[in-house]
Amino acid sequence: MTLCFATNNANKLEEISAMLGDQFVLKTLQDIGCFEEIPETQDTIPGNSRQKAEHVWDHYRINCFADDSGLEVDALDGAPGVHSAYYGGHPRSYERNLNLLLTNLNGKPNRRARFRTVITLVIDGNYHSFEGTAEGQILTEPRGTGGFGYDPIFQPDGYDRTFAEMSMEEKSAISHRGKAFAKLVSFLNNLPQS
Ligand code: ITT
Repeated sequence: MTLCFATNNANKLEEISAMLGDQFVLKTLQDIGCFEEIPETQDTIPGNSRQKAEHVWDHYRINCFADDSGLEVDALDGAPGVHSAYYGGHPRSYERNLNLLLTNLNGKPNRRARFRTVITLVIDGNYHSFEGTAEGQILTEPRGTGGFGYDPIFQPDGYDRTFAEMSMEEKSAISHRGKAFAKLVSFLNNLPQS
């Protein structure tokens, strides 16, 4: 089955590509000739996930999926959440995002947070949604050089390492994106053969 992954985030693409089985051929937005900016104007993660997938289906009529993700920090009432990509302002900077989050959490004892991913899959015009979360806590200083985004300050429950101190395979086995994508794969594997 051929699927387009509607993302401009090279890190997401790398993680999902590494999880793909042989039964899928993954196309990028560039592969299908989609070079315009895909609107992301909704105020929820599920809303943005659907909007990105809908754009590709409506304009290119190819089976596809989109991933919208965010980091929800309890002591900040769920921020940065849907605004995770541009938390530190425009243009986007992972370093600025992460530093602003640490500053805003300064002195706050509650460090509980979770990553959330919602993947929207469009197959022949039918929409399906898959969610994954990873619970953990925000450290006071970055640790590790792997991963991307907020990974150096997020330590998942049950581990003494951040996502940035794990291999991509280790991260994907327990991550928000890994869990959501596993649900998508299981759904596709259980579709009746046409
Ligand atoms: P696309 O919309 O093109 O897929 P994006 O980077 O804009 O890419 P999002 O809107 O989902 O994607 O932004 C989520 C932001 O949250 C992302 O830019 C990172 O800063 C952060 N993020 C998402 N997944 C993450 C992960 O697995 N580890 C660390 N940070 C992550």
